Amino acid sequence: MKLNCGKHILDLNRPQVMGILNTTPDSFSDGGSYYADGGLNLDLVLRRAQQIQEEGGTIVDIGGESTRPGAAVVSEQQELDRVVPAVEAISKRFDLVISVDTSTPAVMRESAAAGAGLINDVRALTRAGALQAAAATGLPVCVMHMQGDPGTMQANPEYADVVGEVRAYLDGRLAACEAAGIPREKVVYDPGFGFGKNDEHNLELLRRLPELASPDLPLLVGLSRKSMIGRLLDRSVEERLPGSLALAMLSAQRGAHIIRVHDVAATVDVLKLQQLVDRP
Ligand code: 7PJ
Repeated sequence: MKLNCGKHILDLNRPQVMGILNTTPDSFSDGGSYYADGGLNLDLVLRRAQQIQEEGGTIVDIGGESTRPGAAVVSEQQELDRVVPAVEAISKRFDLVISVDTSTPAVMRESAAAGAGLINDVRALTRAGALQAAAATGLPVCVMHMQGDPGTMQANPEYADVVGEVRAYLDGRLAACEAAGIPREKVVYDPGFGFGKNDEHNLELLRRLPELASPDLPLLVGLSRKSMIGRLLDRSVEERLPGSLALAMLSAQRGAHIIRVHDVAATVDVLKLQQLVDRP
């Protein structure tokens, strides 16, 4: 399977590693160093992109809105200021697919114009104008499942059948994409680990990940350093690398095509060994 990301074509016959670059001042695991005192530190942004590329990542995911519970609401202009200059700077200098983690139509449009190759929306293009904006870019889109909204989603998530409900939601978003002119071959599915899910829900989704996969639809998973690992292993954010690597490998074994992580080098090593064993 291939994913056409504008300038780049991603070969999804092997799992690809997406490195996280959060340009929020309040990101939970990398401290908000890229955006502080009201400005984006482009030197640090470029160093992070270089690191992702050198470590074997093929995608950088740039996000300017924190979706953790209780995070400050970001205005459209703030999000543009945190994301677009980073997209522009990285796109000029690095051979990475640039993914923008955004739900905001203007950020989709301006990022695409600045060289982005993928739109990653944790709200699955449900904001007013998002489907139309994403369609106009011609870029592939990752649609993620979330129950509720970031402020309250972890209060009491409930499902009768978590895998069935996530699958039905994503199928519905695929239909909405197609109706808006985004063809099926440009849609990526993501179960949205930790977005309105308790630990049992997350574990069930991972266990049954193959049920979310269609032969022609790529699957993206994000489990890196997430709080489920903290709870299940009693580990602080800084202590979650082994757990993150285990979940990256379990995801790849269950058919994930894109793995979104903080720790690129370590994940690339793990996936190389997984591929050597499972896909000789
Ligand atoms: C995800 C994401 C995820 C996709 C975040 C965090 C929270 N985008 N953005 N999937 N998570 N597609 O990294 O802990 O799981 S932000």
